[in-house]
Amino acid sequence: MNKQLSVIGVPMDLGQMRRGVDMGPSAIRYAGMVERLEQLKYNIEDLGDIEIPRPKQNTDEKEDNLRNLNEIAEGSRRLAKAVDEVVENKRFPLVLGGDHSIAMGTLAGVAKHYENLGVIWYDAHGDLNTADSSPSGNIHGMPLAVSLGIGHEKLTSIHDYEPKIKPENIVIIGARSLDEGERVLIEEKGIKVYTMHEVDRMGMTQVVEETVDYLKDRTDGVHLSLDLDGLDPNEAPGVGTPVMGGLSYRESHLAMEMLHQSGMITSAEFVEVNPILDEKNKTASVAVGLMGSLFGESLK
Ligand code: EXY
Ligand code: MN
Ligand code: MN
Ligand code: MN
Repeated sequence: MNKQLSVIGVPMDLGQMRRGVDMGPSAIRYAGMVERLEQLKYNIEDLGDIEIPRPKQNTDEKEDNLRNLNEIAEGSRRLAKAVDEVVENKRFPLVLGGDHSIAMGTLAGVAKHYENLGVIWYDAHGDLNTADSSPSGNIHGMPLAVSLGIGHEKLTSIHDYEPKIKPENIVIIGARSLDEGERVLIEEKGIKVYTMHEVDRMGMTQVVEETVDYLKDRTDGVHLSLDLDGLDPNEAPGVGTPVMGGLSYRESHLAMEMLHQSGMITSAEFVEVNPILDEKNKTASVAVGLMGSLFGESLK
């Protein structure tokens, strides 16, 4: 694994309705991220936070079922630029959210550097909605579709190229809340999904083994996009869209260790930590614990 890490915070809360997720990057840093990774002998450069535009009142975007479209597009462009530079400098981008809409910017910055970027989407949700299929108009439910080139042109064109990724290079793990339009897209595009049903039946060991096997020959880099709501809300309560019946901390810890052993992860983001909804920074601590495993903690 690349031992040179660059951390980028993204205080974005415009992709959904619950304020507070913009404080996610601070909460994760406060939970001891840098110290934890320094112990593992990583060289860490914290680039601070991307500036996110404040929304104007009474924009007409809501009519398009895309809340805060322009501000999110602008924030994503800034993030893409910063991430692009990190990869250009041969460092590993570690991005802290913020709501999951930031993945559009992260992927835009990373995918430019790969022919076939793989994506592991660890999430209760598919984040495959478009303005037409979205029940909420919240853009944090759309970033995976946007990265496939499906959605509003202001979003799909971020960083001036599209699509960022290919459907056959995606693996979703932990899904248990998929909207009808997302199911159709998954079927149509042949996206690989391990729902909670499959995790329960197969166990996390087999899920990750299959994921690694599936991605290793077809990709030249793999981005991990970890939404804390993939975990069960009992263990990760500080998220805006909790869904019962999620992945346990232990399953997630194991998944991170196995991904570390695979050596295939080339960039990562941890999103949706909302300290206002949290219990004593528990969810941020879970995020930092998972980072420890992803970056090799138990293998010292
Ligand atoms: N599928 C629902 C929607 O599009 O509104 C909920 C999306 C939640 C997205 C979270 C962050 O992963
Ligand atoms: Mn998500
Ligand atoms: Mn989610
Ligand atoms: Mn372990």
